[in-house]
Amino acid sequence: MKTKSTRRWVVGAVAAFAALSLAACSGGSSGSDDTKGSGDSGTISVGFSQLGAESGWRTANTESVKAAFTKDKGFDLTFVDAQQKQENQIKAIRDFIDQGVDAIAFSPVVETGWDQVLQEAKDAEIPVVLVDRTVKTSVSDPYATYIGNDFTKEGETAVAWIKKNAADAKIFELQGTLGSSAQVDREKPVDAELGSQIIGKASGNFTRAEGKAATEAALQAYPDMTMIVSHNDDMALGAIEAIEAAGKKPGTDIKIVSFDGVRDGLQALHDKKINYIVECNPVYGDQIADLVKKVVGGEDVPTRTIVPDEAFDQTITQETIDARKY
Ligand code: GZL
Repeated sequence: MKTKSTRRWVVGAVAAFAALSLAACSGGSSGSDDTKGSGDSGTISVGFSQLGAESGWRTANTESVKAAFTKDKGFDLTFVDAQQKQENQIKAIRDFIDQGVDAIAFSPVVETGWDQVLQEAKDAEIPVVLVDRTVKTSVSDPYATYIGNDFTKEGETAVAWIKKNAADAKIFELQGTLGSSAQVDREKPVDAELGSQIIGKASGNFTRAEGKAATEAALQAYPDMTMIVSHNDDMALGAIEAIEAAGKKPGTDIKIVSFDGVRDGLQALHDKKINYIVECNPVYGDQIADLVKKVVGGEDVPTRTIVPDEAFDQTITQETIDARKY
């Protein structure tokens, strides 16, 4: 099996040969770059499997990725949206392997079920950069590096605010996609610290529509709830619709604590319909691109890069909201 240094040497030799050939042709048409890989131009080909377009957070993350992996920045990006289906992500990753890309990046929709395809990428000697969500796998050294947010810390930040500002809350928990690291890790501190106050849970799959539907059912099942902890702003906005349709005041009759900090969520916070939002900053495409360049170039990279987050309460100003990138 080729070692990584052999692969790089081969790629380098091919690139040199291609450059010499092109120079010899002098003036011939460049043709389409149908070789996927570090071609003579030094372009880095990257396959990116994005898990979906389910939320404002995901849209901002995708925009940040596409703005970072452009041709003039040295990349040949193949970007595939999996519509929140793991099988679509696995197929995309296999296609990237068949293309012979230089690197694969993906945001795993759920934590498990990746062993086989991660092993296939490893066998193909294509480095994987894990983005946003994490995986649980038996594959050794399954990826080159991870970049994303600290979901457990986000959960702890939410718990601290609840303990201080709504210590006797009867909590309904609106969960994100079940089995995703964002749902699992945000939920851990809430269960650990406020478990006795949780009267019910249901998943809204990180989408506004499913968050609304789950809240409509919860309002029937748990009429005494006084708080909703929503794993993202999109579901919280759906919950607001359901609460208002039930003739109650979101932010007052039923307090809402949410995650992400997208503009629509922060606007609802400013309008006193949400009480507290823990940010989960999605804008780090440039950092992902920098990590990919270093990994493909054989440079050392940190095992894990955590994107810093802050939190917002109802003192947020309209100027702050208007000035934000997403
Ligand atoms: C968090 C990200 C989550 C967001 C949701 O990093 O994985 O997925 O909180 C998104 O808005 O759907």
